[in-house]
Amino acid sequence: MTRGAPRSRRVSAGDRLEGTVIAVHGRHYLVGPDDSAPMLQCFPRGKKSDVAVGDRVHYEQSSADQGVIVEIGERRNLLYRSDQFKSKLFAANLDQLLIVLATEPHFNEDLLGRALIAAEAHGLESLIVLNKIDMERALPLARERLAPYRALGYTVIELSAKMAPGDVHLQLDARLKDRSTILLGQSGMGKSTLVNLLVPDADAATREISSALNSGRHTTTFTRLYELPEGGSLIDSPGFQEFGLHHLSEGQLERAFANFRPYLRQCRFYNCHHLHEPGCAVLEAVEAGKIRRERHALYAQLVHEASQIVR
Ligand SMILES: Nc1nc2c(ncn2[C@@H]2O[C@H](COP(=O)(O)OP(=O)(O)O)[C@@H](O)[C@H]2O)c(=O)[nH]1
Ligand SMILES: [Mg+2]
Ligand SMILES: [Zn+2]
Repeated sequence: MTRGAPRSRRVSAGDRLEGTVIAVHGRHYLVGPDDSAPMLQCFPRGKKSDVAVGDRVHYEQSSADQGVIVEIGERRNLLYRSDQFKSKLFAANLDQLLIVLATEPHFNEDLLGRALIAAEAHGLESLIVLNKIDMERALPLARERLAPYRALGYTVIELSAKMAPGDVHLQLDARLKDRSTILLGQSGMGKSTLVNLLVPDADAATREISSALNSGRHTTTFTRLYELPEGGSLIDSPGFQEFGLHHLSEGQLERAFANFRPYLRQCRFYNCHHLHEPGCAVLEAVEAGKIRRERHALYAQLVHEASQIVR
């Protein structure tokens, strides 16, 4: 649903209003009020800007076209990535992660692995979409690369957003309804094509958001939330190259690798790191072919990153 053109509304300065953060661009936040009043550009109080799209906020109107966020409501979860020095917020209050991959260009499996671990660690469900299945020559390899993820229990939905748009609705509408879903994917995978199918007025909404944020041309450089016609919301984020998870502790990491769980209690040492320890049940499962080597390598890499964080 696009929010209507600005309508007049009587708000006295200092009134406390409630809404949801619809878009973020730098320190500019666009807040959609709970009633059907127009969106308002807001700034966080103070210097720190740790507000995310999807956050419930209390805010006050400070002038005709600006507001101040005075409080962030309690979050169910917050998805973010981090490197050694800083973190970058994706969104808050999510139900699921929809990872968009394509047969072509070749998708980056490291990013896929990291996105799935981030979702597990933050308590979100994951759905994997393989788009562009009309590119028949590239399809068998893409399927082969995704087979291990299906074997881990992840749902892989095959689509052709361009050639079979009707299937997109058949396969996704019910899974998105009344839930908050964030789309993640490298550029070129078909995210915008999917958003435009799922959110019929996405272009208009995007224009409205970018003009309200005064970000004009930068239409895809900010994270934004769309309301779905049947209920629920879809959050689109700019493409990214790195998905650092330096903030996850070793304990969070070992539990986020779902297929490690049956082995975690069976290691010889209770504080086993599952890296080189003798009698490690996880390493034995790798040797026995029950856990893929690539999966364990990702675990080892993430543990290494977690140890690098500058706190
Ligand atoms: N062959 C094919 N091309 C697609 C499909 N979906 C999207 N594309 C094309 O892939 C390119 C990238 O799509 P876009 O939605 O902009 O990807 P984004 O960068 O992830 O937002 C565009 O040229 C689309 O027309 C599909 O299902 N099949
Ligand atoms: Mg795009
Ligand atoms: Zn172990």
